Amino acid sequence: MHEKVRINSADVKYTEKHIESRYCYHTASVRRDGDTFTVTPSSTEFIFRTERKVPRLGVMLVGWGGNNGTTVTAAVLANKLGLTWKTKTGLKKANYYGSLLESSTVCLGSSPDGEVYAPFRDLLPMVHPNDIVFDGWDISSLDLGRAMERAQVLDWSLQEKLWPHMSQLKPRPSVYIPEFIAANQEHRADNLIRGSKAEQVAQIRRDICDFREKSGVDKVLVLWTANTERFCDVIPGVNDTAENLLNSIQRGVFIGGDDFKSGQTKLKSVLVDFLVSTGIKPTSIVSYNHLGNNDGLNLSALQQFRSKEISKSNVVDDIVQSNPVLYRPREKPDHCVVIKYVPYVGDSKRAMDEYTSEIMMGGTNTMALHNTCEDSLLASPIILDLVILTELCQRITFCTQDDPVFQGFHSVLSLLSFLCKAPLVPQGAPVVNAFFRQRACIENVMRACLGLPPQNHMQLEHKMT
Ligand code: NAI
Ligand code: DG6
Repeated sequence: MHEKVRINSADVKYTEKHIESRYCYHTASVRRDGDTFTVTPSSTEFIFRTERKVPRLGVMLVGWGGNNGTTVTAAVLANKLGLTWKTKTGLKKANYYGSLLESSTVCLGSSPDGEVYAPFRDLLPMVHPNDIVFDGWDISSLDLGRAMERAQVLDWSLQEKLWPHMSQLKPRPSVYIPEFIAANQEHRADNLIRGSKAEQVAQIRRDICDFREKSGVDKVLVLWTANTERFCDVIPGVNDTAENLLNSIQRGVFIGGDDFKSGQTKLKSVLVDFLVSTGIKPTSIVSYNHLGNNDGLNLSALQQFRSKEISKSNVVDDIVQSNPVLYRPREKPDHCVVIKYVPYVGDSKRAMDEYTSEIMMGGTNTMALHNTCEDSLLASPIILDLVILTELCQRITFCTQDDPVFQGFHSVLSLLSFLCKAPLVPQGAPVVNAFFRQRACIENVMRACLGLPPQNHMQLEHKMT
């Protein structure tokens, strides 16, 4: 095994199986007395272990025949095959732009020539997207070649090159419960698993085993990229734990999924973070979208729109709550989310945002943004980051001096918050939507696995005379 980033430190050792690091986690507890804060720093010694062997990863997508499912599969194939294709603006080459892990970098430190940046993916041993084997389910029976054509996302000359490969891939039949997605999706539903809920779950399990066996992958991850469903609460005792969910399925209850933070919401988590952290007070945020893909059609139904509205709206809450200088308890900016279905624009989503803020001495600052972008080309790299990061997290264990038994991350993997519009966190844990805090969390956890301190950007060495 050959890691591209190797740590030269007594705190880090490379065994045959693991990278093992000793790491000192610094935090602080605070006592508040009126307007006085007493802060007590503390530290905990951790040992992190990261398995070095990267498994062969299989990913099963729910909604494989949709815009995201076909686009991510096609993008991985095109990268694997090193495809280039001609468009009216010139020759294009397959890439993974938009993937945090594949296309962004982290600063490792400095050399005589200045700061040294490495690709995020090289920090720890992780799956390369080109090596992922895809499979999945869809209620629509179209093979992936025809589904890619239906999606109208990729350039036609690229689709032609991919066609021989994509048309061999066929989604497995899936579970369709009409009241969860919009009625306008019914005409797609021609590829279904019949029977009771328990029988349907048994078939899904057989599918996973079948895929694993036939593809020879070591590990299978399942990711939801099917239509937005109507909102479904997490109800204690019903769908809050795997055991309760399985019991509930015997009784006939279902559970909802996640949402990718790809465009407008991602920018919101940057912009509001920027405004509030510079001491400016956003008072009104109005976000319009129109789009013409099947996602837009599904969202034109009220219950499905409501789900999306919820996942898009909570994204500023933690940022607002973090600044009691600007906001009174429970005070929030007005926040309005509008989505309209306009078939002509297809997957090329338009997002228009107006942010109004109070500035100094009664002044007002209004910013208006317009963004046009192929939606699924933003979502697909996020799908890759989600599965690669999740897989990596399964290979990381840690212990402390007080609790020397190695454990893995909590099954509610809040590290994925960066990639989700509505992050899930373990009960009682703070939800973080602020973009830079989320990104720093992933980077610093990976640095901890390498015994490196959190990125602090202090650059004290350049601040001395
Ligand atoms: P899409 O409508 O093109 O694809 C969804 C696919 O799921 C369809 O092929 C549909 O037949 C299938 N499906 C529906 N119910 C199913 C079930 N029970 N089992 C299996 N398959 C099922 O939508 P798209 O654009 O691919 O988006 C997928 C999801 O990701 C949606 O929830 C969307 O809101 C979300 N999202 C999409 C983004 C994008 O850029 N396209 C960005 C962020 C989130
Ligand atoms: C319109 O809002 C359709 C949605 O599916 C979004 O395009 C998608 O959720 C991405 O949302 P955002 O806010 O991250 O751009």
